[in-house]
Amino acid sequence: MANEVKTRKPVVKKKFLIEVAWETCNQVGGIYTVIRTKVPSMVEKWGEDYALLGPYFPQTAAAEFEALPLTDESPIERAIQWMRGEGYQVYYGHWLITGKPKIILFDIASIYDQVNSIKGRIWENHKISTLGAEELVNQTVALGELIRLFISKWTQENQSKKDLIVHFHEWMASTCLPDLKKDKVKISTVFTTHATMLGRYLAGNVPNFYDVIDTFDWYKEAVNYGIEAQASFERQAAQKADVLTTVSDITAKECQYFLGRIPELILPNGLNIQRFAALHEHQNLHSKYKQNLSEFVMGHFFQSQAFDLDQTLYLFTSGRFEFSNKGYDLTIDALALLNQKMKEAGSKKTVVMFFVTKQPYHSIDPEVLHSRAVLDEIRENCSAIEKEVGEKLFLAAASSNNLQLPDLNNFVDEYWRLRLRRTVQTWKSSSRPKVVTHLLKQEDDIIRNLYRTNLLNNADDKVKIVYHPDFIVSTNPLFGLDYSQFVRGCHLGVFPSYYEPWGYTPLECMARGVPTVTSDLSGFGDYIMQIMRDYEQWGVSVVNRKSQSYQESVEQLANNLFKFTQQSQRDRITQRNRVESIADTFDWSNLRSYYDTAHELALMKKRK
Ligand code: G6P
Ligand code: 1S3
Repeated sequence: MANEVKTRKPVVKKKFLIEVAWETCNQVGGIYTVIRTKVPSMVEKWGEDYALLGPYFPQTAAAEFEALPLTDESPIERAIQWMRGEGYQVYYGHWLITGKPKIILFDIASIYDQVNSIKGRIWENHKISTLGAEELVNQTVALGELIRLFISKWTQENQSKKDLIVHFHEWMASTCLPDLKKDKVKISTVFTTHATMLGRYLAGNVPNFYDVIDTFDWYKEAVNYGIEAQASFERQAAQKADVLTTVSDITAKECQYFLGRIPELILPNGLNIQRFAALHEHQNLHSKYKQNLSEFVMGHFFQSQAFDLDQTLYLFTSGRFEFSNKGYDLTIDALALLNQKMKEAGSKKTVVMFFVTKQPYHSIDPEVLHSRAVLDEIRENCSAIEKEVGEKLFLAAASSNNLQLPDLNNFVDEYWRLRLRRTVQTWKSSSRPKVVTHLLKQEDDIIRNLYRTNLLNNADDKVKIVYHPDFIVSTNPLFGLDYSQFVRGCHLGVFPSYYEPWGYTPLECMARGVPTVTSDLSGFGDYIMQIMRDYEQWGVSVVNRKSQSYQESVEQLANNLFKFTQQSQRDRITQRNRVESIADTFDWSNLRSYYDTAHELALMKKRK
């Protein structure tokens, strides 16, 4: 009998992936975008073996969460059942976003009375001091404990012995990581930091931060800025996870110096890029939403200064209010120089620059609202006149025997004539259009620097300013657009950041076919320079902030903007098509593989 060679099938162990983030179903900033946009791609790979964990906040949950009944079949459900039995509030269901993943949300309130003893245990075990820390630290400690209990129970219930990978995003989700490690809970862990606490503070306060990044004593600086607890949690999570990752090479340097570990992997951020089926649909949308911006601009500026809207370009910057980190300082200085260049060159163009960020304010400035409302009234008057003239002209034409056009003036009723004249008269004013749309609670760095550079909407200025100190939502009465539509209506996004681990804003422009300016100190800018030689050809311009002085960067940006104002409409249309066509590079279907590698690596490290 011939020797039978028995071939054994390799045992493919099933795996389960959990991602934990403070921003699961809870929008605060950029991490929400990472998690949310990545879901369809994650669900495609992991199917039912995927879940997200986060905090439960009733208001957001009401809009984005749909509860599921427990069937008691899976380890997850049994773990939830057990926690509920112990008196903790745990919500299980679907996150109502594209991909509809399973999520488990933990109500921090149900464990809050134990926070002090948990903090005491953390101090005992890991020497992380949380004394006098801000309220957010208490909340993250409470969330961490609920997550620790849940994951520990899950592994006990894991009878099918699936490999469990837990991916923690940022320190707020990772306060339990040191304890999970200490307890030898059977999981593989990845920790991704999307910025470092110290980097954020030091970059905003220390000149030439990047030149001296290797000289700081992390602990001393953490105490100095009052972030000892946050920086300690971040450092311990980074050191204790099986795999440490971050979003860019730039932040990897911060990990090395502030967290004491070089990340194994860089995970660039993507978007869920939904291309429009009809070619050039994005061009039509640009035209449509630009019209909304033009109406706002008419209402805001034409009261005292009218300019040619066909020769007007809409530029914008947006992000949280970190004045120098986000490069608002550089942007203002470059705009002042651009204003001067356009005047000297006798440019026919006008640039309207929108600053969109969030600052405390009392209300929208009533004068700005009023002007907008009066413009609407003028439009209504004109429509009434148009209708009246149209009907009378039709009648006159039908009943007339000669082919001479009658005098249209005769068709306008005296009432409407007067009403229109009065409305326009009361609207026109000699005062300078405001630079800020809201009544700010106090003067801030944007206002101070606009005054310093005299960018105050003077009549002869080529560069006009609209500072909108609130994020844009569709209920906003000034633009009537949501943020995505606002971006589409603009011609260029300007984001020359000084501190930006990744930076979604330029990518969000590209996805909508809008050219953009970024910087080589932002993760996104650094990444695009690595993967694309001719990025300028594709509508992405990168300001050199690494090796130039501040003033040289100002001049570079001003020159870029000036060049942009000299483009023809045909150039702009072509550029929009080009930038939109490369946006797919940043679709998660192309970038998920970096996450896959991180998860495989974590499993390998565990098995060793
Ligand atoms: C899109 C539209 C065109 C419009 C153009 C305006 O391409 O399809 O109909 O003329 O936008 O471009 P602009 O850069 O001047 O806003
Ligand atoms: C962070 O959010 P931020 O605006 O505080 O994470 C984002 C997602 O990774 C990243 O894009 C951004 O640069 C970081 O700063």
